[in-house]
Amino acid sequence: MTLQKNQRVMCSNPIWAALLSLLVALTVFTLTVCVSKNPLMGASQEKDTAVQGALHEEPPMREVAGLTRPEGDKCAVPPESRFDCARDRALSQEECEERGCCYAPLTQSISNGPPWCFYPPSYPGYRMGPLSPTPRGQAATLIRSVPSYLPRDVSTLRLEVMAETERRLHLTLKDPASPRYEVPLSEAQPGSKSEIRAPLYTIEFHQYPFGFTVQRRSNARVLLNTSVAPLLFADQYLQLSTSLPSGLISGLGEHYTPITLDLNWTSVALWNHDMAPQSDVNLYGSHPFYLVQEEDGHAHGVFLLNSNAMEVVLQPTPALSWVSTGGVLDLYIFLGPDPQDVVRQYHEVIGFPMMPPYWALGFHLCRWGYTSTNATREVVRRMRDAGFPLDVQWNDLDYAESQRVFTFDPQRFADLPAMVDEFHQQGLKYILILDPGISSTATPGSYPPFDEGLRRGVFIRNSAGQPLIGKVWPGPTAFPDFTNPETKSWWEDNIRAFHDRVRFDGLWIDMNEPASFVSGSIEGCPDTDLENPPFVPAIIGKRLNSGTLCMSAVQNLSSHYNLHNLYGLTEASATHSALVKLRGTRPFVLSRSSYPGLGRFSGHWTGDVRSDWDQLRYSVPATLLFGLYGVPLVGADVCGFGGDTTEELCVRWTQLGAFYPFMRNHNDRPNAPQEPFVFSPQAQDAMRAAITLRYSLLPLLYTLFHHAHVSGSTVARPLFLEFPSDPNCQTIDRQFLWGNSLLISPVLERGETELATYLPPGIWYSLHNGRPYYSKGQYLLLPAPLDTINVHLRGGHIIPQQEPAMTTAASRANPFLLTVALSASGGAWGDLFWDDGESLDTFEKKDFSFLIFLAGQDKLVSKPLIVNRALDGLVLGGVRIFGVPSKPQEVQANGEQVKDVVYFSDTKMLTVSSLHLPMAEPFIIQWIL
Ligand code: MIG
Repeated sequence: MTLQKNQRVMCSNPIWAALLSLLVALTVFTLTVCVSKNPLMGASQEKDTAVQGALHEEPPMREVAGLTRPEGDKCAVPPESRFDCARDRALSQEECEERGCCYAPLTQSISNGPPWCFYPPSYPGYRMGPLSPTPRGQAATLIRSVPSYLPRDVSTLRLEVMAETERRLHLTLKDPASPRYEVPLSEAQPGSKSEIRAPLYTIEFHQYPFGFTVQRRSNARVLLNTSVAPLLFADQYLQLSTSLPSGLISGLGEHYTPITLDLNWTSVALWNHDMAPQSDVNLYGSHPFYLVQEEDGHAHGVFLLNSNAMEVVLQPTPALSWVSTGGVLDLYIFLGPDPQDVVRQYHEVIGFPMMPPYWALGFHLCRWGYTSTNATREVVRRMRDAGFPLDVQWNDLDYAESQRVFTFDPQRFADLPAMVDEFHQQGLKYILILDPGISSTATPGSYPPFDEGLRRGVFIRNSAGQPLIGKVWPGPTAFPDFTNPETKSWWEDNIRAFHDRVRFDGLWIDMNEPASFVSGSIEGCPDTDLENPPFVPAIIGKRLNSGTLCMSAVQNLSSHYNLHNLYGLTEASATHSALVKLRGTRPFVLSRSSYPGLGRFSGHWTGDVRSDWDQLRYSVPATLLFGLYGVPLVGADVCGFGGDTTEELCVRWTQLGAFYPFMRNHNDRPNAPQEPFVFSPQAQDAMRAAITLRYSLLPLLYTLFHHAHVSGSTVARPLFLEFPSDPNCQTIDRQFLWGNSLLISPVLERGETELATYLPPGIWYSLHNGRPYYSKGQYLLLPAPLDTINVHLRGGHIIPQQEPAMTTAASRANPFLLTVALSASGGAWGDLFWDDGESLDTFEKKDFSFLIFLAGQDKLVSKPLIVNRALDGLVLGGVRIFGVPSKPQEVQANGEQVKDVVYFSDTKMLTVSSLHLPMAEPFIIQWIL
């Protein structure tokens, strides 16, 4: 794994960088499986191993008997370090003190400040027994002699500590007496036990009250210290607090936030909910993962593998508390040391993202309200007539008969199959929406999805054992239980039968939180502990079943209480595998709801964003965060979904959207139209330029997806991931990168035509004209007229491009172009991953091409390292070289003079066109200075 660490250093040397890329491409499996020796096992013999399970025995201390009021200075805890003892409910002073907690009202309101009722430092907790070796690490028993104040407290816990790799530590706390629900996660790479030589961490345990500390070995920085507040573990309330080494924390989505979270007594709830993006509420997905920038370029990450309703509390100390309503505590700690390493290590556990089909990266057009095939054809025609690239046309619920999925309207969409065939002939793809709710009120015998579903027992059941009925678009509906294998095959059968009629190319799975217009079910829910847990996180609607199913609903794997957050993930998995089976090509699935691991099956859009500037601005961190969550194929609805857009907003949104990894313009029914062709000629020009620019960059984007797929890197990348030791980058989320080289600086404010643009240290060239900017790491005020988006290419990098066309089917056949941005010392490198764009597992089956490009002061060479048939007939048509100091006397391609050469002395850009060099063969282009 040291390979990764060296990457940054080595990238300055093109040869090493090239070799490294090759290694990355060819040896991904060794990168992803970190073989390891178990340091926990060796701890007793080897004194200097990291995880010695060092026990800190307190000086003999009288166990606090019972829960009595703490006395005197025991309560002298500074407000910012107080941990809430009344998180489950508001307590009077008396009730607080009955819990053995300190009560000290502050003038500030209790809702967003330090708690008034808080734990004294020596609050009774679990006592840890001796550590003993296990096959995977070490284990100990934790016992609490005084029960906590929570109902159904678990007094005995089993702690397991597993040093899985040198950079990944795994701790679990479970009830040894009776098995509890655990998230089924099949992807984690356990790491073998042979090779942990130099772990980046040490862990120490505190025996009473139980806690542990994880330190970064290199600098002894404490990354986690759970002794700051008591561990609580009851049937429906689990709590673990930790200190944080810095306040720069990202993650814990899905929320409407900047890229780093506010630590001023914020609490974020994780509970999948159909909720238009807005501040302070739980949205469609749950990602119990955070990354902390440690302020010196290092970073670590923590993943709590738990799917129950959760609240995560942040306080300024800085510190964090996980509070979950069930499951077990299953904690992964990723040591980085770089933030990009943290992301990779996290993705090793949750699974690397799928490789999208190439066409998925093109422009998508959708709206709710294309009410017939003719209306749908009409927008496609107008897009063509106006000269806008378009790869994928969509239909929303409009197509379905009575809004029932797996049907199409016999009047308005009678010729849907023919329409889809026409689109295919034009080189387009077609996607339609698929909601999970299955109408339960069709005449028996008339709607096989329900009839068959009933017969095969695929639906989630209520506590009486009958299919639970909620309400969605078609009216009363049953909900498939995707944790049931039978449901997966029934789902596949329905998708197949429908696909036999309508040759759609991908599926859009909406409403899969799952959303319901009645809370619980049409019959309500029983009054049980699952419906009314002792603690409900601060979620929208206040009740767990608000806008979704009863918590007591029964699924194959467990209760909906435990599985709710996995609904979209399990549906995405079932949909993905159905598409693999029936189409045999790379599936496209777009899911609204998400949970760790979604990216293996699906992309994501950020839901019902409003057409306003604030939503435009927050779509940047939303997109970047989903990259951290392993769902790189993500974007917001371009021009906004809710409300009427304006021309200026839609232009700016299209410019930004051209750099969302997933770009779809989508609109709600009642709103003014917002397809690119409805705007003024000037606005259309600006939009066309943005979409065309995207198409010209698709070879780069595709290559970035390849790297994400094989090595867990990010596509749309926050600046701090690429420049971790530049303090200016820590919180930047109005600009972002594609990979490590392309800096995108969109206008996000109305009326703005100049943009304060941060350029990290180095040379950055305008992608549009090659103009260089030499930055010491500073903000520059750049022109940002309405007709362009600022994009800069980082010195030292080469990006593959292709002449754009109206579809990716066409652009993929066009000549390639290379844009070379020379570094100060005159070097640059880049790469290209290429395959047929749609076959399954081309990387795994070695059916791809991989090229590297290297530039020196006066030449550019291409080295095709792996070549397959996908490159047949493809040529390099031209190059642009940024940073050529003077006009060359001559330019040669493979030793022959090239005539079509222009040198721009003001920007120092050299362009070479009319080339015709086969991409499958090595080539050299020289400019003789
Ligand atoms: O209750 O299918 O977020 O993109 O257009 C609304 C209709 C249901 C919500 C999705 C939106 C979609 C809409 N859906």
